[in-house]
Amino acid sequence: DYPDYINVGVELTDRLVEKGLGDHIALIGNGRQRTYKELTDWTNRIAHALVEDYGVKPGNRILIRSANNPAMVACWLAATKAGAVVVNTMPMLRAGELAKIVEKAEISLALCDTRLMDELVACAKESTHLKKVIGFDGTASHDAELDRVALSKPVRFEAVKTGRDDVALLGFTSGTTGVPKATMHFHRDILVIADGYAREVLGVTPEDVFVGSPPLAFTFGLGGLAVFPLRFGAAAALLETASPPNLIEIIQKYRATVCFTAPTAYRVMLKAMEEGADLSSLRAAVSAGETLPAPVYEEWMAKTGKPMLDGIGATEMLHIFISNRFGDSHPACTGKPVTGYEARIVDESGTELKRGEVGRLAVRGPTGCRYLADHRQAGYVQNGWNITGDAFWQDEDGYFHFAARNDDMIVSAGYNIAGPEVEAALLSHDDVLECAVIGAADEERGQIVEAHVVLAAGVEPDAATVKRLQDHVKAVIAPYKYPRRILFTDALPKTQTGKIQRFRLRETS
Ligand code: 3SK
Repeated sequence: DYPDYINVGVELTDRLVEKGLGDHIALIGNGRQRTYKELTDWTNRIAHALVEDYGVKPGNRILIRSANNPAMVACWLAATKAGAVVVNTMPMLRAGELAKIVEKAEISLALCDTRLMDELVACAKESTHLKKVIGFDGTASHDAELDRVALSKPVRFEAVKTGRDDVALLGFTSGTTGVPKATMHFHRDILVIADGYAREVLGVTPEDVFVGSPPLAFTFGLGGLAVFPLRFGAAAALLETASPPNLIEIIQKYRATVCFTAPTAYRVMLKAMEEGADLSSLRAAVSAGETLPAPVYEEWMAKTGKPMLDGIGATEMLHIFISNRFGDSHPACTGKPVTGYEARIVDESGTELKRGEVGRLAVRGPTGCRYLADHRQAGYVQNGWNITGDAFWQDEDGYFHFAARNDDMIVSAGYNIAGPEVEAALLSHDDVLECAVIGAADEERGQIVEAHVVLAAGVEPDAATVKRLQDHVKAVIAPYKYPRRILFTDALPKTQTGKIQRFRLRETS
């Protein structure tokens, strides 16, 4: 039960000060540590600036572009206090990708780390919506415009009285087609994921220190690295370099207790442990975003004596809705629904299947899919159930097990990559006549992006062409999406109607 009016920006800052945690460390990063009192004052100052200097009104949508750092969190919370609807975006996105988000969400104002301005300014030049990009600099030099303006503002701010079911956040997901969808989440939803998963599964306390690698722009990261610690007065170390092997150093330096990352990073940590890395401070290792291979789970258990907590979430559902628990966790098993959620396995018509049968995973609960103006809503929510697109089965004891993913989505080292988007990037190069992109199994990254390419006449199928095409993809879309393997072929397998048969490429890869 939540009150009728909640502002999640207040709930994650001022409320902790009221509870006596004002002197407790909230965020570490940008070269310093900030207490809950400092974070509260900081967000209030920025909120004043947004309302008084930039004319932000309740319901306005604001895009934030930054790497994971405290300044990004402060901007998010400040914009939320001002009643805005926030769209957090990944630092790697290029102008073209940002443009799709800006146009879809009709964004007129953006807050951007000054180190990342170029692509957003390029996007603004072409946009009919985006009018103003304000720079902020989390390094506390106060040279950036937003920092300078905010510094002169009072530390008290009367937050907008938002309803619990007012939209607070738009989480973008590219889906399988590469055409981005925006998922709307209420102020209440953001508290629900903390009061459900983080309280029930993780048992977060103010003594916890959170670290991890997922971007805050991905709701997995926003929950795991901002909402969960801040809801319970814990600390989060938000370091831009928080991917392996740096993640290990960060865990050791801050004696981190909770880690959010993907199996690829845990593999690196397991190797580092053999070379003496001390990860004994960790009490919870959360794995999601890609399937956790049983050997990684088992080796972690053997080396730490603690289970790795595998779970499944979705941007549509905001966060994890099925998870293993301490004391009830198993290899090659995703666990049971988080309190408040129900899950079942259904066939194409929505009929529930028997235990042991593989089908579509359907879920319902306190959060759910609400796409912004998107015809795909009717496909995702059917008869009140969210149909996730993942194939699962449920065993006799009620545990859920992963079977397969929606075919066109590639999951590489925790990143969801839409094959068609990579294809479009490759096809924009003159050397490419045709191509098909699939996910190929990879020991290190779970899957890698593999492109099958038919070259234009006269182009040499050599290493220089591979490099040229990879560089091109990195320049057109976020670099993490580039095809790590490119195979040249004379023709792609096709149906009689001319549709590329990607499944045949998957069979042989
Ligand atoms: O795996 C995902 O796609 C996900 C998305 C949002 C929140 C949490 C997770 C694991």
